[in-house]
Amino acid sequence: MSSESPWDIESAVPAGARPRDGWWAALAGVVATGAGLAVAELVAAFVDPASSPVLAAGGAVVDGVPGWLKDLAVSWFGTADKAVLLATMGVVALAGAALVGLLERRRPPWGAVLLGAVGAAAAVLAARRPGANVAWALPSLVGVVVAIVLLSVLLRRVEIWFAEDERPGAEWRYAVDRRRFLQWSGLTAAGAVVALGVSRAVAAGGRAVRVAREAVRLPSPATTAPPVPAGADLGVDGAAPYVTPNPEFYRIDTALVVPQVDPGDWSLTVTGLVDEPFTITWDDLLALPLEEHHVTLACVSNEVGGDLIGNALWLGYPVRELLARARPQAGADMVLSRSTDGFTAGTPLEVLQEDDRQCLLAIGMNGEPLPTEHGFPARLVVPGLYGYVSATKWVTELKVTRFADEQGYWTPRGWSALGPIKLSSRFDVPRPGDDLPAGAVTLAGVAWAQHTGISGVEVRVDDGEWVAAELAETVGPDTWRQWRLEWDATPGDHLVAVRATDADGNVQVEAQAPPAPDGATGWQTIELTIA
Ligand SMILES: Nc1nc2c(c(=O)[nH]1)N[C@H]1C(S)=C(S)[C@@H](COP(=O)(O)O)O[C@H]1N2
Ligand SMILES: [Mo]
Repeated sequence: MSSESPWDIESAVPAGARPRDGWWAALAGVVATGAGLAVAELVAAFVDPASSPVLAAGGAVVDGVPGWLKDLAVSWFGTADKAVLLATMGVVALAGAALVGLLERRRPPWGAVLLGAVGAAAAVLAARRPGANVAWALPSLVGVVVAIVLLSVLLRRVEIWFAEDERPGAEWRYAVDRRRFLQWSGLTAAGAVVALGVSRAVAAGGRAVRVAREAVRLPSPATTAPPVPAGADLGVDGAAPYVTPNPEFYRIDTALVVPQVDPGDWSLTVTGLVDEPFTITWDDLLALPLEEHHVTLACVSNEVGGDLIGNALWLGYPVRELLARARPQAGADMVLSRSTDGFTAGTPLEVLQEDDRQCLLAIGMNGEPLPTEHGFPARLVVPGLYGYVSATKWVTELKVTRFADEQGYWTPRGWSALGPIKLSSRFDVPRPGDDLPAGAVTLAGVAWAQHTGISGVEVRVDDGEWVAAELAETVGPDTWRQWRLEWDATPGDHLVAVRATDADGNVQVEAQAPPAPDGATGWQTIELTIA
């Protein structure tokens, strides 16, 4: 084979009326890329329909094109602009896939490298879509790996097919190898069609639950929450609002794909060490007198100063009442709540039974049905306990049991069986490392001691005295409280610390502890450079 130009391998192929291998390499690129995209769609159906590389890339184009081009597209194509966009993307993808195949045949590994780069870019785009999380990168990544593997398999068939062979019987081998290549390509294409079909079916299931969620009309509460006082929000720019909007609420769970639970199929069973086990349906639950409470949820994995915490208005039915109806037996001390996806949390029975603690089987969050990723149709909310021992989402069972007999999901994995939330406070503004001009600087943030309440927040600059911050109003002890302090900043580098005091007079612990096994401690200290 002459090595003058890698672009004309076929000049080395023995004479005869043979098709040029470049076309077949291009076809291999198209089939492999198409199959990779189909697999990506399948993964996306489980993660989130919007995480598909096609939609992510399309969305990024829509968000990214300059306004004049968007206007031009709309004026040219009207409401067909999206169809035109998708068609354009299809043509570009087809040409790109063919190029990938040709490139990989002529100059390996550059075809695979190009494919990998495009896949990685799609993964980044998907993970940066509004409302996305890192899992949204998964469809693109899985898809591109599958595409690269298939590309190498198919091109291997092309290579064998077009290998130089002068021995007797070469023509016959040639026909066999061609058939092999076509069989592999056909099989791959068929697999892609199956993957696409399954992804459509799965996505339809998710859509059904989305439609069911949109159809839910939350009953008005029998007991409404006290109104949020105007002074609960100090209105400092960049500080967390008193009530966290649902799209900004932190999300923590072990679910790789968000469980899709149709309220029509949902029920909750109270069982275990009880005299009267029972099951309620969604309609039963909606007919009960519901209550509203503001409660600040927090994750045990939150580092000092971290943002795995949020405050919402929850609508639900008191767990206390459900337990009273089931009548727990003597000796029981824990309720193991279980989710459809197998997650469990172990909560002290007596916490759930306390008269003045509003533990809810919640169905509403800030005035709307629970978002699916926050547990639709129902979850637990327990003031004062970290989420991993209390806040089971997609909950379908409450089993009354004993700590001696059973454990929640995280306990055998090294986290404490009991998880009361620790008194803590944090800075929201300024951000650590901010460069600021000398003079009046606003320091602000939140402090929390759920179910006990916050009575004070203090700030210390360098080795100075602790200075009391202004405290915002709150609806009660179960939520966080904003704080603010005006500081007359002097030039230089400063270390600024914050600490809170709870309503029982306990001061936030100074000693630093990591989140495991039962929650982080320490004072958040930020470094600021004042010019
Ligand atoms: N089904 C289920 N529920 C769960 C979890 C989980 O992994 N699975 N994680 C818990 C943890 S650790 C926390 S901190 C809270 C977080 O609730 P959020 O995602 O609504 O903020 O949910 C809790 N409920
Ligand atoms: Mo958590």
